[in-house]
Amino acid sequence: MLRIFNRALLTATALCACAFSYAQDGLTLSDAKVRQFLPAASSSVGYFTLKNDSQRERTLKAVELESLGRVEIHTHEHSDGMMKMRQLDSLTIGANSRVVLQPGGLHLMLFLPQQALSVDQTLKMTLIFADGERVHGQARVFSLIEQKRDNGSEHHHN
Ligand SMILES: [Cu+2]
Repeated sequence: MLRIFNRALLTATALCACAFSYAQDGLTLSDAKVRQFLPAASSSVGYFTLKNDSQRERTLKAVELESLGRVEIHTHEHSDGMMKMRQLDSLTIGANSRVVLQPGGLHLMLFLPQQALSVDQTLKMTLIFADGERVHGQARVFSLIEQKRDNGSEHHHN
């Protein structure tokens, strides 16, 4: 039943290729993107925004991405005056709140690409929650040049 619903939702979303946004059971996945691997690099990064419009806290346990052998959830933290990355076992999204994975903060770390990724290619993405719930979406492949341009015009809001 839920599977049929998911498929219908994906089909409906696919009709509007411009909107990379997927809503399901109060959870909305948007802006999912994966950076192209640099030549000879063994890892790359991915980002997305996840909004939780439900009344319950959700715990993201894992992320799966098509064509990528391993995906880890990472955070950046200050340690002895240096920024360090640390892998997280899970990521909690409070009721009526959202998490944003973005450069310099929370991010996905991607390993073991099973094929070369080309810019604007879309990869199936699955978010797996602690209660077994799954949210499906698609991530767009972007280039490092695009990321630099985005960072250059980045504004910080507190
Ligand atoms: Cu990392």
